[in-house]
Amino acid sequence: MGILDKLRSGLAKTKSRLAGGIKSVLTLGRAVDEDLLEELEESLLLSDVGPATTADLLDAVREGARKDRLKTAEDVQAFLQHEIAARLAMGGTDLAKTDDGPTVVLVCGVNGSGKTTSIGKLTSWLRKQGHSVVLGAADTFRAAAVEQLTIWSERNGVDIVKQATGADPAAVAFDACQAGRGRGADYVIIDTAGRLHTQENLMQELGKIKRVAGKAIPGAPHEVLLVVDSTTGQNAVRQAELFNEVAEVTGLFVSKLDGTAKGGAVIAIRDTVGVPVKFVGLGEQIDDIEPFDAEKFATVLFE
Ligand SMILES: Nc1nc2c(ncn2[C@@H]2O[C@H](COP(=O)(O)OP(=O)(O)O)[C@@H](O)[C@H]2O)c(=O)[nH]1
Ligand SMILES: [Mg+2]
Repeated sequence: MGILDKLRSGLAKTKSRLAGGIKSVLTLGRAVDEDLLEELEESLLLSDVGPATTADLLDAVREGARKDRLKTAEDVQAFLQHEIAARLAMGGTDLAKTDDGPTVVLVCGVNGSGKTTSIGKLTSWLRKQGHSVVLGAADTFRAAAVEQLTIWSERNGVDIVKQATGADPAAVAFDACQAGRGRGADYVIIDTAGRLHTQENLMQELGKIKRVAGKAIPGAPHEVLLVVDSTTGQNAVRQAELFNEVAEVTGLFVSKLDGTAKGGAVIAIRDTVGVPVKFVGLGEQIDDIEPFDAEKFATVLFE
């Protein structure tokens, strides 16, 4: 299956909701008037594009219509596609890569968002790009979490650094960074626990992991990747805001885009949190990952 095909099938439900809704509003030759704008607003909101982004997009369409740049429904559709692609591309969507020494990627997110699975897929993707990877099992909260990451390390044939359940996550992160440097790895990816008891706990734990990683390798972590579950729609937006406050997120991994009609949330998350989407997850298998391409995403959404 080609890359475009996988995204296309992964986005099938979102496409039918978002593009289907928009297309039924933007029928061929229809004039751009208040009725059209109202229907457009409704269909964007229904697709989880979010209130702020929807309002923004509508303002831009209104402005275009006032200046006679957008005259027909076709103009509006082309404009929206272009506008959404531009917003999603802001900030750059490439994963960080240092010139020397391992690039440290700290992965965070709430329980069940798909962190460990996404790490497994990201590792496979990096291996295919010719990079070596060391994994750090800093989700020491449950034994099962370490086992799960171990299975992914075996599938990918990469080293994993782990300690006993209940060990200090920051100590594991430190060891993983040192092991990565000692073995000349290109990437060290650190899994973390997804507890979200209180914001303060989370901040302390993630903060400590970050500091300790920086002691092992100057400048680390080079990427703080937040995994958000796209099926939770606007909740994912709220989560992303919260994590960004405490962990200075540098990139988003949007998981579970397959099987959701709420893929429009990708636009809302990027827009509201101001952090670029870097990868999307399109299933539970090792290859169900794509580096995020804003242009392609917008094209597939509207085709
Ligand atoms: N359909 C689908 N399921 C996913 C995807 N990513 C993760 N999952 C599933 O989501 C569940 C939770 O994933 P896990 O990696 O354990 O989440 P964690 O608690 O954040 O580490 C598992 O059943 C995964 O197989 C995805 O992109 N698509
Ligand atoms: Mg996990």
